[in-house]
Amino acid sequence: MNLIETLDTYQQEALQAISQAQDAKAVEEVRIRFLGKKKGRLKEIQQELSKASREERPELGRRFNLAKQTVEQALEERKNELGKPEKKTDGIDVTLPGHPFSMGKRHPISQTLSEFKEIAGRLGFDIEDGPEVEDDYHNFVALNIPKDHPARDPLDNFYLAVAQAGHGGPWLLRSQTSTVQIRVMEQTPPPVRIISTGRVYRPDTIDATHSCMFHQMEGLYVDTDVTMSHLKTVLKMIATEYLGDDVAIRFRPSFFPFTEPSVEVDMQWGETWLEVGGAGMVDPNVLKAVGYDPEKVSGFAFGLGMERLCMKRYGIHDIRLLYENDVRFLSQF
Ligand code: FA5
Repeated sequence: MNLIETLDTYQQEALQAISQAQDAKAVEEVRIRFLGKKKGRLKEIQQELSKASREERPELGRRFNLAKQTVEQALEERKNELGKPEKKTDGIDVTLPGHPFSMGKRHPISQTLSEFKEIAGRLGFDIEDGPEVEDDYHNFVALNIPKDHPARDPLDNFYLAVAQAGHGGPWLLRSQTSTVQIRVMEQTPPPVRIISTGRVYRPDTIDATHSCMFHQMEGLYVDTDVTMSHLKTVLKMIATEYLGDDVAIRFRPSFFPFTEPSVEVDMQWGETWLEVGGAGMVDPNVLKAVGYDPEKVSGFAFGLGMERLCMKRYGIHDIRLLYENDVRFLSQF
């Protein structure tokens, strides 16, 4: 093998070894093997070169330098390549499409409350709010529910184990929105025409139509000469607006301490009748408790169960579905 062939072989082998080196240490070993000043392969070739004839020397020298530079450059490039920090992707392929975000929706009960407020607003009712934690006075006394009345039974109410309320008696989670009637009339002289929607709490046995937290819409209209026929007309209009023209209203005689006479309100929609609330003419004792004169003003009040109406409209067969927070169910509304 002449020297030119030896240089070619040297270069080929060096470049191959460089490309196979996997870390800085391996690159250094290749450098020593091929370019090392004492025992490197190039040193051996250099010694051979000195034996060449004068005529051969310039060309051999040029080829020698070229091979040396090529190997040095390849070493440098490999060293830089291996020295670069690895791309940090934490195993995530950033080119893959991301997870789509699904659009949130309002809960069907929130939608129902908004719709009822809107309907009542169009009928001229103002919207009021009341506290969910109530005192004995607003939940019972002012609503004509005396001390020994069974409606106060601890088994039927969520009493709170905290200090006595302002009017005396314990605090509790309100069991009905009728408390707002009292709070509004205490603050406002007649006439009043309000509705109030919100949560109420009862330790009822949970089943397909009962929950221990549910929503009611309270309505109150006090003015001169308000009658039961106003009540029925307003309820019929509200029902028609929410459920459509195919709805009828039925009153069944009932009893509430704060209304006289009192009725249960049923709505017929399609084939079946559904009990949706209670209503009646505001009892004179309630009007007196808030400082109104029952000789001068009269009024009606109603309390509708929002869940039952929402279920009726959407064909929901079990109230528990509304509070399981299953998005597959909730996203249908
Ligand atoms: C009342 O709560 C009275 N405050 C209504 C009222 C207001 C009468 C103003 C007179 C004047 P009642 O307990 O019947 O009444 O409840 C009214 C409606 O709430 C029921 O018709 C029903 O639709 C709903 N409801 C009652 N209990 C539950 C429950 N555990 N889960 C879901 N809805 C319920």
